[in-house]
Amino acid sequence: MSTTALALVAAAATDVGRVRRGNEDAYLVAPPVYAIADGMGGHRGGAEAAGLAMQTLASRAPDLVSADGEALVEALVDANRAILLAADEDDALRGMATTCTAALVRGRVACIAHVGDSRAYLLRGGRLAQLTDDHSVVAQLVRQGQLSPEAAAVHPGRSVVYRALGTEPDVQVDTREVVLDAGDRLLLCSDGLSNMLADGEIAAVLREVAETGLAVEALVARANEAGGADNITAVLVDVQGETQREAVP
Ligand SMILES: [Mn+2]
Repeated sequence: MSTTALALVAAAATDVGRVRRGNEDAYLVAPPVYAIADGMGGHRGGAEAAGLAMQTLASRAPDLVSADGEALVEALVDANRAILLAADEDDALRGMATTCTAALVRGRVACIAHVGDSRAYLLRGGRLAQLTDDHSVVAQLVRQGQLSPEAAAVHPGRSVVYRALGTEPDVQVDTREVVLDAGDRLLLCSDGLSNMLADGEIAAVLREVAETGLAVEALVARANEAGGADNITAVLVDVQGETQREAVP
């Protein structure tokens, strides 16, 4: 008897962009966990919140090897608690918060856990699908049919989120599962990428640049060419096919 597992190759890139002075994005590549965070809250708060979220997930990564999506949600809930505690102990960090979009890939299944307006996308067969709903006021108005996607894309308040880690003791985490196929590309990114590039432009880069590391670099470069109005971060997980291995009897 043999089992099959998908071979994964991951790469990440982050850049301050062309406008901001500091980078408050953070990312994690710690198989089986991949994540990104976009911190907010002046001074050093934003970077601290994003970093705390990624550190919390990193510390859970070894346990998540044999866990399910519920354990990933628990890790985000722990990160929320850690951010609130740190903000409570240091006036300079008060009000800090962060988005967090995380993927736990076990076997063929990717569990996505998500809070905020960072995004997970899946490129399959050359077509890009957004896997997460933005927890932004503007995106909610689009979902309710009160604002067009075109108006939302240029709305001055589009980065205002109604859900984040670090704002409330109880945090509601969105989850979803995707069964992966060979050739899939799973992208996690901050709004500094998705606000600068339309989905079609992101898809074009992912179709054109095959190598994982070059693809994330190309995405960041394109977002900078488009203005780089915010910090830009991308984590790309490529599903490169199946590896055969004998099961241990
Ligand atoms: Mn951002």
